[in-house]
Amino acid sequence: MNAPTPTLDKRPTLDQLCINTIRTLSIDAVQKANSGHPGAPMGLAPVVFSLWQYFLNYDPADPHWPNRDRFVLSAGHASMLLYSTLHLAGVKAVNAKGEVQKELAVSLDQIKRFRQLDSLTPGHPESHLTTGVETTTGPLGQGVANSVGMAIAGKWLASNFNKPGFDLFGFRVYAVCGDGDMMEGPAAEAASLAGHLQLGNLCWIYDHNHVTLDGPASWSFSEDAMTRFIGYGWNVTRVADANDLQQLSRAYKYFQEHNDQPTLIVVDSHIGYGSPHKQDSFEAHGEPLGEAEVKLVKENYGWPVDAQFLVPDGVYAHFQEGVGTRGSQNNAKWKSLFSEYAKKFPDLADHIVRMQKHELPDGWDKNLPTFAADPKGMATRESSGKVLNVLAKNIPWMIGGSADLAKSNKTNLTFEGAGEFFPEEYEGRNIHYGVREHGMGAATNGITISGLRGFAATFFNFSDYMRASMRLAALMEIPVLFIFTHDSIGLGEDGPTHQPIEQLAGFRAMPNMLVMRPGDANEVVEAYRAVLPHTEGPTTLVFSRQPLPTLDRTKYASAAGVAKGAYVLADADGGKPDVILMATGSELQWVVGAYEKLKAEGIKARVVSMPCWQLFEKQDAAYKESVLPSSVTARVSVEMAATLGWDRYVGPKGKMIGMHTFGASAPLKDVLKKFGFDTDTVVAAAKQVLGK
Ligand SMILES: Cc1ncc(C[n+]2csc(CCOP(=O)(O)OP(=O)(O)O)c2C)c(N)n1
Ligand SMILES: [Mg+2]
Repeated sequence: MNAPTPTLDKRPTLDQLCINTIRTLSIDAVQKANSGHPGAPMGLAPVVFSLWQYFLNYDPADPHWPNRDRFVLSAGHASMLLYSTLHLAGVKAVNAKGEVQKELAVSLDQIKRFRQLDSLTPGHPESHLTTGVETTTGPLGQGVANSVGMAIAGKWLASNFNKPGFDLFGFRVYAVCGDGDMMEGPAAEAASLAGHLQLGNLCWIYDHNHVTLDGPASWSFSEDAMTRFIGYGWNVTRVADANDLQQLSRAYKYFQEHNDQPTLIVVDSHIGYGSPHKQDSFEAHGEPLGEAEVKLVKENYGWPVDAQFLVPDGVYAHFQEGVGTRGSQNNAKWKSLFSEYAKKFPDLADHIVRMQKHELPDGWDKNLPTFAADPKGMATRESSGKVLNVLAKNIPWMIGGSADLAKSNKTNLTFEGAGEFFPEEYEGRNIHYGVREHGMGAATNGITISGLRGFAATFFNFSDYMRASMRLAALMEIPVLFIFTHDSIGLGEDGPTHQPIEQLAGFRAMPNMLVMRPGDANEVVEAYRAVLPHTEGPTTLVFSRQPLPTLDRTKYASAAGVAKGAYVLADADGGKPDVILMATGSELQWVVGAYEKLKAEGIKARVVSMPCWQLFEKQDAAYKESVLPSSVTARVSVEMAATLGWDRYVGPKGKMIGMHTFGASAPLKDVLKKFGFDTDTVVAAAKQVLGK
């Protein structure tokens, strides 16, 4: 598929020199790595250059400036486009403490180590590794959906912190996306939400290049995206030539002047621009151009054909005069405004500082309830709702919502002043995501990346719909709270379409994801208390629809043990059990019941409540041995879910009571009977493993 040799504008303007430097650094890095996508950076270099150089409000010397414009490369496969830009713009590295370093975020050496082990330039941009990468992208559709969350955060911050004479927040959010993003579901959900919320601070730049990985986009994609976005309530404009800097400027100005709605800029571009044999072809995608073609391309750009990783004189300085100077001036103005603000509104200023570091306010866990023993008890979704409301009141920047199930998830924030987040009323704390789980997950990541404590809720079974975003939250090491109710077959009548089976095992297998399934109201309190200070990753909180007894903590151990992930709730006299009974969530009541029955029969049992395996695994060997002594091999686990994983605690001589099929639609008591979940089943299993 040979495209005609393109004729390029070889005028050696500084702009053109910068653009071609982005292109050639990207080409050389992909060629050296012998892996990656050169075509998109070649096509998009002028689009990204003109945005950064002439519009982006960003200080390369202070990449965490709270009011910086956000730039998201949703087309993560074009990662070299971002790395080249971060390098040339002189973006500085920021360390884990938030301190700006002397070193660049992306040095030329790192560009030469593109896609190599332990480099800061991995195949797709990873925000926890590389300063300047605002969010981790690669799974298409996620970045743009994150950008909606960032725009929500921007609106919320402006509404809550700006005061007359103090326009502290007003940042804009830009996301570059491709045909792939446009096709993905989460992007559609997020775009619909952004249009509804009238997020005028949001701009998506659609790289309309007619090519995807498999071939021409026309093989799979023929919708009229512009009309679709007009239908969503976006402003839509078009740039007919990605190389026309004037047209690009007009489009960015158009966005900046239209604050009533989000803006989509459709840019007609050429993948592999400048490549005699690969321009406009999917061959410019997913593999290096090849040495011979690289030379032809460089010749076409008016570049020294044998030079590699060349940054011509004047390029760094030009970036510095553009984005560098503008950013540093605006940041300096902001800093002096902020110091005045801090004098007038010290508490609010303190909040802003803490949010940047994901720190909690003083007294964040004050007034948390204690629940009295109660055999009838309450659903853990109920106690969760009560705890969440106390926490959100204590943590003014905790915001979130549910995918149309807030009443079922009990996630409505109802305290005075909590408020709603509605179009043009952006100060509230309750976000109404509608029935858009995936968009919600990705937006909540964007909200949390922006410093807020975001939460998102739905039925546990529908976690499947946002699992991809949850996985990215874990990879990005950001503290999102994913709140799920209707946690098992215990939800009853809604039946197997709504009854999760394998989700617990799935999230337990996910690196850096805490999974918390507390067993009564007081464990719910302790679960939240344990995970809120955990800012290095997300948590999946799993709650019941049905009521659970509130255990008598004067008789059984304190729920504070939840902080260690697993703890001895009830023990044999003398602490020497013959059998260990383990459970989480609603099943805890049956192992406690079995313990009492066995005790009455003179059988020495121990109950271990295990709400969070990951926290338990973090304890030292002595603690783990004290909870699960290796000498006791008669063990029973009970969980109304797939048993996968329990074998590690139950061991070869134990027994796992769990689910091996999908559930059933029936009243709770009939479902439990059908699948054999009650105290007597646990008693029988205990006797079986004891050989009695
Ligand atoms: C969710 C997801 N599915 C598939 C891929 C693999 N993938 C990477 S790039 C790409 C093609 C995307 O086409 P487009 O967005 O038009 O990018 P272009 O080829 O124009 O750079 C695909 C399918 C991915 N990264 N994420
Ligand atoms: Mg494309």
